[in-house]
Amino acid sequence: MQEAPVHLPSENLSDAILQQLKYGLGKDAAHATRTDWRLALSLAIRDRIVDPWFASTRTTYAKQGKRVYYLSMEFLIGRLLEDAAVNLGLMDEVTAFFDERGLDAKAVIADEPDAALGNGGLGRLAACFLESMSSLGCPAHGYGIRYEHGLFRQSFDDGRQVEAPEDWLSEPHAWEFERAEVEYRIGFGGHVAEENGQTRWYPGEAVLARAYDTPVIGWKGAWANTLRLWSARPEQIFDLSRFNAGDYYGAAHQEALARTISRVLYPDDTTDEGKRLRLKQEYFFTAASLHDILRRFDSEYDDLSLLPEKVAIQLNDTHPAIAGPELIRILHDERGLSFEQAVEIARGCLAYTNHTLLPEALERWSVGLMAHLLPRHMQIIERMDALHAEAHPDRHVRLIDHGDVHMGPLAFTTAHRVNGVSALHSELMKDTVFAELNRLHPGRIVNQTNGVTPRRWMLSANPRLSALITEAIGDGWVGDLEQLQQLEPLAEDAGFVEAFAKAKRANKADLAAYLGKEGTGVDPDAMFDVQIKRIHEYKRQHLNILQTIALWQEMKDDPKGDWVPTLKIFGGKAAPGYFFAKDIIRLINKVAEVVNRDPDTRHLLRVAYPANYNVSLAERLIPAAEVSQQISTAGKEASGTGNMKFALNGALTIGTLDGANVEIRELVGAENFFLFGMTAEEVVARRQVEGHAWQAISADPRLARALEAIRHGTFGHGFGGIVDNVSGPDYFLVSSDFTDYWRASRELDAAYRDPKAWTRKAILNVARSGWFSSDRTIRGYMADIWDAKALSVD
Ligand code: 26V
Repeated sequence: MQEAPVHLPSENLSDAILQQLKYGLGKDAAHATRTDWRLALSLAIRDRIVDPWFASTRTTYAKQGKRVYYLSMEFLIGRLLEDAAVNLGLMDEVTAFFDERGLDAKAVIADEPDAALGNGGLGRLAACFLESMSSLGCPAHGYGIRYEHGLFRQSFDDGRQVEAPEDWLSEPHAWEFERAEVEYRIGFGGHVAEENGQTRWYPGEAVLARAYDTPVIGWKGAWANTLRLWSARPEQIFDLSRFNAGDYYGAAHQEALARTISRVLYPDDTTDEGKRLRLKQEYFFTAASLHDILRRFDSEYDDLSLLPEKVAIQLNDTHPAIAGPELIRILHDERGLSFEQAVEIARGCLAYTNHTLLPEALERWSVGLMAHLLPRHMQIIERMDALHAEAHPDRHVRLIDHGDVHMGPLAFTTAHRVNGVSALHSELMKDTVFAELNRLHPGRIVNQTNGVTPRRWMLSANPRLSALITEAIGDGWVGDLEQLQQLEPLAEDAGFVEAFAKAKRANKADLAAYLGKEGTGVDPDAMFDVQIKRIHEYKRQHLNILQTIALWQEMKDDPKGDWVPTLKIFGGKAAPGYFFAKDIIRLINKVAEVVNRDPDTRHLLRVAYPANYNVSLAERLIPAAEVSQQISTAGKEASGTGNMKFALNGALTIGTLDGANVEIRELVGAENFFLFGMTAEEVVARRQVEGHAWQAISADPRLARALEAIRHGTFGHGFGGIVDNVSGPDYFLVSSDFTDYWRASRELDAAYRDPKAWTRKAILNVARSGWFSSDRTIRGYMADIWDAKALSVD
């Protein structure tokens, strides 16, 4: 047999890793650190992505398919190595390679920094969508910002949240390719001039946006898309004359200012400077992305009217909503189309996803700031506003109101489709924030219920359950999650029920060991009850901790009672300036201190709050969870995606009729879901009841006693704000929902006492959660919003 010619990368993964270690990193195996191994492995796997990546690009050009551009200020991608290895089917080889060398493959994989380029649900959804678009062969690019520092690292000091900067780029980043040649000039400020009937914007300052590409490989490696992130650089590296004059600070000033734009994820926007910087970030990445989209379009077509046929641009919330005015500006001012044509073409390309109805999260920019930073865009917005008012004189929808530009209405009017992220949320959009616009543009609002990628959230996060499922129904479910339905009959199969329970128990033991290392000793046989998400009043972690206090008090009254030993797990970060949320964190930590050392109850109840919740921690917690806490005030959680991950991994939900909980309950069956609380309508009515919180507290001695304990300092001091809030205004109706929450919690305990029946319910949750795959969601966007077709490499 002829010997294979020497070439890189090697066909054999082991050889490829060793080659990368030697030639890529200049390290000898005898002296390689864990990070060296991780980088060598990453580079070897990255090499395998390049060919399908190129092939996907070639196919898209050849077939002239419609391209999808997903513009998002956040991509909460987490670690990428395992995702890539799993999608390429290389995990067994990877494990074998490290086993042979006496190294722990899991530890090597966990060495990768968790890329936290997002705050929470919105950013994680964008990451799941990227993976699904690749798995489906939808030709797409993700566009965002290459933040030097992602979401802050959280630690606790005497129970208080402490924030430290995150530094994911301090080590070499194996997955990206810097594209020095792809660089655009992005202007700010300056003035607008009329020249020969044309309007021109002359920015007063500019920065450069440089592209960094990360390939995103889909399931089975059949297709790969690109995540293109922009990094800000100065036009002029530094001021040499100032430097030579000894003014070193002054010489570096421009550079520092330019780089600030991509320095950190969502800087504090409570100060005017912070606001300005955030708007700069938004325009920076949106404008760079549009330049890039048009450059690609121009390379293939020469008729701008084809744009809506060939280009779909999805705005992930309003953060990139300046795309509307920017695209209109380019088409009208620079490409010479009429204003009306420009608006029509822009609208044909653009679509907008709304992710929250909370008034404080709806973006507004003062006209003064907008006019100062983006003077031409402000004129265009004024013209759009006037046109809209003219077309609908009897209506009162304004893009500019009380001196502010309202980005939601702006995004709405410049988009051909606007979507909510769960059935309930999309209906509430029509009834509340966008009621007027919905009347003017019926049919523009559509729903696309969120989903999660099963590759990350089942196959790689939960290998035990994945193996069991594959053994039972084959591996088709990974690419077609609704095949999980085939598990339904197995809920009655004693052998399967036992194996399922065993897998969950093993996941719990793993988590117990991890939490033990983190400082909280826990019993792996306790019921694992988990609430993980950003800390926010509407998500009501304080309702959960109040119920935990009440439970502890009752356990203490009767330690010999028939209690279900329970481990309450919390995880999540609070925005640095959100003081109420920070008080909730401290209260949870203080309750944990008291409860965990109470000799009367410590065998019955523990509270764990591992710090620095992120994607990687979620991957540990969700597979081990038995109870999923989804307890937001109805009408406030747009969808939730954690709720889907838990159900898919066999946790039973205790939750309100909010966001996608409604659809989860419908699908998994009301008998396999613990419902409590007021509906969105009841919530609105309840707020009108004078003294609603006080009434609720008077009617429920458990709640009164728990609040009393907090007030009396059982958990330390400084919690008056929380107690006063839930007994006074209680906008989020913690007190009014408490009694029903207690009831549902005890029903849940009762169900847990019958392990077989519980496991059957858990299996049915898994079997009926297939619809929550982000593959289904992306198919929905492709059909209803983008009109895009999946392609495949021949
Ligand atoms: C807004 C702001 C405004 C002030 C600066 C910081 C900041 C950060 C984020 C946001 C918007 C948050 C919107 C969001 O994440 N919504 C979540 O989207 C998920 C995906 O659709 C959904 O599952 C969650 O229910 C929803 O809360």
